[in-house]
Amino acid sequence: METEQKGHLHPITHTINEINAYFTERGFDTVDGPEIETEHYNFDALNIPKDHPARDMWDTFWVKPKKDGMLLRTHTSPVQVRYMEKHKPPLRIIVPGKTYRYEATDATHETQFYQVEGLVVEKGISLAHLKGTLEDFFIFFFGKGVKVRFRPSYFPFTEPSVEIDISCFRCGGEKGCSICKGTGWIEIMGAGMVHPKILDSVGINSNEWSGFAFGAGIDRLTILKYQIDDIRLFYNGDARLPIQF
Ligand code: 2U9
Repeated sequence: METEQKGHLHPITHTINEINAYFTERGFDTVDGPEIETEHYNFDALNIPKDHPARDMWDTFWVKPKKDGMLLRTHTSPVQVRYMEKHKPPLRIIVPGKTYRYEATDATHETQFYQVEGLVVEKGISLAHLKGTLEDFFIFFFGKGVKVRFRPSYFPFTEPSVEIDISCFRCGGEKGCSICKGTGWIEIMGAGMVHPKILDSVGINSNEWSGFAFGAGIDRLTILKYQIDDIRLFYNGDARLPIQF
């Protein structure tokens, strides 16, 4: 007689559930929005002007005809813009969801993947609050003793902008191992203070309010946590993946 197989959650779903549980407990709302977006919400409203070289940072799938300016969102950031247009600060939201990039597929890149972005707008909020929030989250997600460091970076929608590394949760950042490629550190996400132009353009006075924002690849978080070696395993429909989780 055939043995009955129980259903299992996909590892990406586990990660989204953990992120939602963590941030919900800390007063964040989980917000969703359209995957087919306008050029306005995906780029212009995020301080990425037409013909600016910064647009090349995101390889875009355009919906035909291109002149209509519809696209598959390249990040979940348009959701935060739409939310700020409708809600007055203070705000705390996280936005997990599907995103799309027109690029070649390999072990670490897919044309469709998942992101989570976070946004906090309050009076007096700073990079120090961002660092504390994320440090605590990484300890929850990867385990005790994880340290966080910031490196200067650039995104059009944040100023200042940072790349965030965590100390390697396997080797402790001491010796270096295959996960941290011998460096002791793992690149984990980007973040920064919301550009004041963006706050002002959705009607939030940037002299009164400030905001921090962060963005991470959910696939990458999941790959690191469970030591999965190819992103394509998430999307090929092979049921031998989820039964392990
Ligand atoms: C608004 C203002 C600011 C979201 C941010 C990043 C930095 C970032 C990448 C991480 C890996 C995307 O999946 S990835 O390639 N994201 O580095 N995202 S700050 O900042 C925002 C979003 C919305 C209104």
